[in-house]
Amino acid sequence: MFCICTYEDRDHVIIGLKLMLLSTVRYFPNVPIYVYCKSCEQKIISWGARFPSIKVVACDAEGGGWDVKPAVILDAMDRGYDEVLWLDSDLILTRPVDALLRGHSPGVLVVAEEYKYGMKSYGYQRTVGWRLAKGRTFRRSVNSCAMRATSLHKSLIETWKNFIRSNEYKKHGSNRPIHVFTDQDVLHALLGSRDFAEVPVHFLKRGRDIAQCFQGHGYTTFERLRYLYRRDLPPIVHAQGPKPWYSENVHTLWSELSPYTDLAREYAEQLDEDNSWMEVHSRISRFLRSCSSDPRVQGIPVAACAELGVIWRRNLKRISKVLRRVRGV
Ligand SMILES: [Mn+2]
Repeated sequence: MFCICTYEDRDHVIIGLKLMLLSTVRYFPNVPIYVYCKSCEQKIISWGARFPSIKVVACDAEGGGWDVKPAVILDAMDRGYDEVLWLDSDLILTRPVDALLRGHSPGVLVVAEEYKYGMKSYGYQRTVGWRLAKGRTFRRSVNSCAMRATSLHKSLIETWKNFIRSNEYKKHGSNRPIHVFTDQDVLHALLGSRDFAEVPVHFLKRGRDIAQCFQGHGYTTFERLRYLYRRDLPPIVHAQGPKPWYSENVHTLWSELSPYTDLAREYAEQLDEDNSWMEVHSRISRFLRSCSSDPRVQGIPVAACAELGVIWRRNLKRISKVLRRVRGV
């Protein structure tokens, strides 16, 4: 038996949750979707009543935010589902993803690849941080925004939950080391350990399977161009990090030109929310949108500038050293 699950406890992300649900109902019409909520249940119950496959569950798991992910997946499994698809509340599906996410043998854990400028793989650093025996390293780091797990992964997910509830995870404040940075770094640590090194992992490839739209630079210029031969956006589009509808981001170039915002416009009528964040105000955005109907192409200049900005900031020290040498200072 197969189900989809998600979790939300932030009122200001309900817009994203609704968008995720609308696209998921569209491409998984007969699959039960469990929406675990803390404090925002009523809003989803009244809005979601029109979709019989949406089941709202008051979540009593310890903690909140992304830390409840393993507990929610286990709860779904306890309901009798031996295959569970976790989707973050800030994703939009652009077409059926059944084969992409479920077309693997039951032993395979499917996760996404982190965006290019996000956390690196760092070899065994996360695994060693937890004092676990080394098993394997990955070339990319785990992003748990979309995950397919089966009952064969139960012990992995139990361990993941216990680690997140441990003092080692909780004791760190805002300045968090990499092995406890977020839930997905804990999962990465476990998958790299000897105990779970045998679990086959399939990564959803960024740019091809998932567009990690982290501000302007997450969905990179190269990813946009490399898969341009494909007719459309990747099947999963993720508003990773700061959301385009947050007041500080509304009507910025990256928010107006984000493929996520472009997809959201299609569902605007069904959201029962203030949709003014989707409007295009800036002249540059209007011009770029008039150049191409493809959101991947429209955003290329913004992605290229944002990436240069990130690279510049990261290499500022090195660059200023070289410049000083060139100037003979
Ligand atoms: Mn997310």
